[in-house]
Amino acid sequence: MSDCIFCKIGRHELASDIVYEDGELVAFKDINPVAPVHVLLIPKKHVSSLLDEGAEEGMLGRALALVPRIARQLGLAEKGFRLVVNTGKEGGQTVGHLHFHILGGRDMLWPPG
Ligand code: D5M
Repeated sequence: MSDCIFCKIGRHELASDIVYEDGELVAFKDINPVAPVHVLLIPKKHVSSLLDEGAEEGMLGRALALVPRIARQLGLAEKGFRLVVNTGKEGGQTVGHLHFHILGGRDMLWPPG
């Protein structure tokens, strides 16, 4: 998807504050943080959401396994963090490229809004 903003971030065509990158996945600071630490982890390949058939289990497993590593790197291991994957309209997804929100640095509320 040539016009997808997260694809552009993955291709380094759009500036972002990258905190982790490998050949398949990239994590960068959210432009509109809702917590003191707010990072998005995405596949570089365009996958529209968790409901996309392209959201294959190997990539999902590697992304999930990466989360604690990134959380430690961001200083979130001691107090914990929240992982959110907004999916579809009622799930609150606004960017149509799969992303994992890693949120930390404050007490999280439950239930979420
Ligand atoms: O979350 C989409 C998230 O994407 C939202 O928290 C803002 C963030 N966003 C949008 N554009 C950018 C850029 N260019 N850099 C960094 N972060 C960005 P959702 O779950 O879809 O509501």
